[in-house]
Amino acid sequence: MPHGASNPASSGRKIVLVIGETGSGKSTLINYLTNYFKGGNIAAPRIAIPTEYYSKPTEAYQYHEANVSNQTASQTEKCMDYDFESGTASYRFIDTPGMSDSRGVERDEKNIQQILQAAQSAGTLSAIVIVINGTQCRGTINLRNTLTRLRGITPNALTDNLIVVLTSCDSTNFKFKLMSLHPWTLKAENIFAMNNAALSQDPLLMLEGDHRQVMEALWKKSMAEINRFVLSSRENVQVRTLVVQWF
Ligand SMILES: Nc1nc2c(ncn2[C@@H]2O[C@H](COP(=O)(O)OP(=O)(O)OP(=O)(O)O)[C@@H](O)[C@H]2O)c(=O)[nH]1
Ligand SMILES: [Mg+2]
Repeated sequence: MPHGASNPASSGRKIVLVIGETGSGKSTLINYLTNYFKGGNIAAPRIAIPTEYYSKPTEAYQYHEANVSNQTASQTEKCMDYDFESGTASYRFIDTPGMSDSRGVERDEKNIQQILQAAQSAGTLSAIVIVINGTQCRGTINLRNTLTRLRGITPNALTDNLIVVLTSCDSTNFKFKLMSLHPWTLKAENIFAMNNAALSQDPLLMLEGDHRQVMEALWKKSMAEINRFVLSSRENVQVRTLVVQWF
């Protein structure tokens, strides 16, 4: 669904803004969430956003990806909403274009404006999730710049509930220094680590016995971490409005 297509504020739906560097794994996380909510598995994964090896989505969500066969370039081009239901609870995850866009600084500025607008037109947010490749050490200037600008429209209740999803790692081996996110406060229970590698590999590789076992174990760990992440979500809080400057 294009961002802001319905009014979730009145429906009690928890809204989560997903941000991060290009290639950090935001859209992949949305695909993993799709599998979590819709009961997909590694042999028959549910795909909301097409990927290099899963170019045909199984779901009816809209998406705005560039050429998925070229993973050297930035992918997501627009903020898009992904809605899920679970029992009586409902969630909206907003996928966003990544920072440090491969198309350059001007595109980056446009992306940041889009993210700020998405946060404001959501009206209320349950959480801001920063997706970070856990194998990198520190946040880039672009990530810090976006966080500083998001802070201007973010109530304290939300800055206190910043969530970090570290990808390509597990809780024992990530390299990212959480201090790089200063001055945002980060609580230990708000750090999630997962290796969402299954959708980045040729499904034919999954047929190999040992490899398949490793990938299945990673998939299971990701789903357990996503379960903890979904259950930890809080009530929405109001986002401040700010005059967005267009450049
Ligand atoms: N091994 C591994 N690969 C991952 C993981 N998460 C994402 N990838 C791969 O990294 C590449 C980029 O992932 P995306 O989900 O498209 O990244 P993104 O943050 O949405 O990127 P933009 O849309 O450009 O901002 C893809 O080839 C993914 O399959 C992970 O946890 N482990
Ligand atoms: Mg993306």
